[in-house]
Amino acid sequence: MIMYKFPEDFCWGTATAAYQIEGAYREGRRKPSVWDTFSATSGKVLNGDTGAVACDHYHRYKADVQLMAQLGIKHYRFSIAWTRIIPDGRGTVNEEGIDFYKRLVDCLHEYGITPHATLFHWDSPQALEDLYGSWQSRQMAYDYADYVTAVVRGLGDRITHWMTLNEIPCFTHMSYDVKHKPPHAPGKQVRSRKEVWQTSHHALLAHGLGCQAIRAASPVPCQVALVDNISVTVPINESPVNVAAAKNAFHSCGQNGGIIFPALTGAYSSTMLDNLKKDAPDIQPGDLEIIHQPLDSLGLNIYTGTYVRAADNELGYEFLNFPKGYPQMHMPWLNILPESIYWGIRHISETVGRNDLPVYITESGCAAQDEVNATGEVLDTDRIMYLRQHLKSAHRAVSEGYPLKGYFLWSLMDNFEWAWGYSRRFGIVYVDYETQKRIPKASFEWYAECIRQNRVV
Ligand code: PNW
Repeated sequence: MIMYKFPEDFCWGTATAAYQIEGAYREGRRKPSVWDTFSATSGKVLNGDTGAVACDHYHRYKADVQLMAQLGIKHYRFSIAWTRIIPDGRGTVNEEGIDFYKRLVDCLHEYGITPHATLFHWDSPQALEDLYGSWQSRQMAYDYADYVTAVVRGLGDRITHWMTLNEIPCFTHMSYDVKHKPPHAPGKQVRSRKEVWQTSHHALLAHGLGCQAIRAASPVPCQVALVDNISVTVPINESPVNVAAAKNAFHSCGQNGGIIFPALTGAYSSTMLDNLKKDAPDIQPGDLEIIHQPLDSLGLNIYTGTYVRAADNELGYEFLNFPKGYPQMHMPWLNILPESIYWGIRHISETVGRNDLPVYITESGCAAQDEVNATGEVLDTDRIMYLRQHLKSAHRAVSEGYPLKGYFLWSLMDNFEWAWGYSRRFGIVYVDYETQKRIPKASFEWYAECIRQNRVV
């Protein structure tokens, strides 16, 4: 394969999430999620920003879909807000909520864009946080499954690509263990590490029950996936010992052994359990069978990674710290390590996946310090360089036969970046939050050209 050509059926897309773009937080009978409450609490989100208006996508979705068409994507990943569909978290289904997503999805279809819907992207109903501490309770998994059934009953004739949960660690570990900086909503400190792991175990259970609910409610054959932000181990160089070290380190990096391992293999990694000891979550009989559902594909969100090398210690590997001054994009965690795309896909395939389980990069992108220049353009060359390196890394995975089927760039447009508010811009479309004007950045034109030519340009 010369000049980084992708297979003809490669899926090019972009991704967004409901709370980050929709706004209209009190419209259509929507009720608050934990992010509404959290961001309205002083000191929780930078500059006191909230998602109350965000990109006003709820009202401007048509113009936004037109931008997608202009970009040339055939696939769009977005999320559905639980609090629009079942405002109280459980109980009555709100048809107005279903109707909004019908309008959005019909508009996507009009432009030949396939919708990929994430059923949960961190916006837990505040009512359930108040009732039983949301993910602290097992009940959350069952209420989630009922919510999923309502969505698939309402939209299953229009949407066939479903993703259950986005990035379990980000709404469990980062939300109930505020030692993570900055914390995510609801921003609680539970009493022990065990209780933290209990929240992610409940989320895994929700994933499993959600898969079953989708398949039971869908009127047509559909595709079901989990989206995880695996922690990627990258060998410091590709000598066989370092490659083996990176592969061995994969299960004990970040939360991998306790999230993606049980979801794909039906068991927490034994090293993980050994490390956790008394902090391991309580697992009821049958839980792992529910969690271990057959999946049609796996979504990976990859932004960065960690270098690993072989070491003369008990483990045989060690994680390396980034040296002071290592290049980063506009986020303290966003160390530029493009090989992480390739290694993430390869480790999954070699450790927990099967080589026939299709993989999608469901998020890849970066924040940059974008500015509108005197002629009204945003020349984000740094983002283009970041994306180009990461797409080359994706191409390497494809060219070596790993089952990578598509790439969703995060994000279509600048949006509410959680605890960082609007101070961090990840879009390839600039959003002026005063006027809601959209300005496609230079990276938008570059990505459009990649899509047109089906290659990394
Ligand atoms: C993802 N980290 O979150 C989310 O899915 C998006 O909603 C978000 O806007 C995007 O990445 C950019 O941050 C992450 O600390 C949050 O490594 C935190 C981390 C990674 C991804």
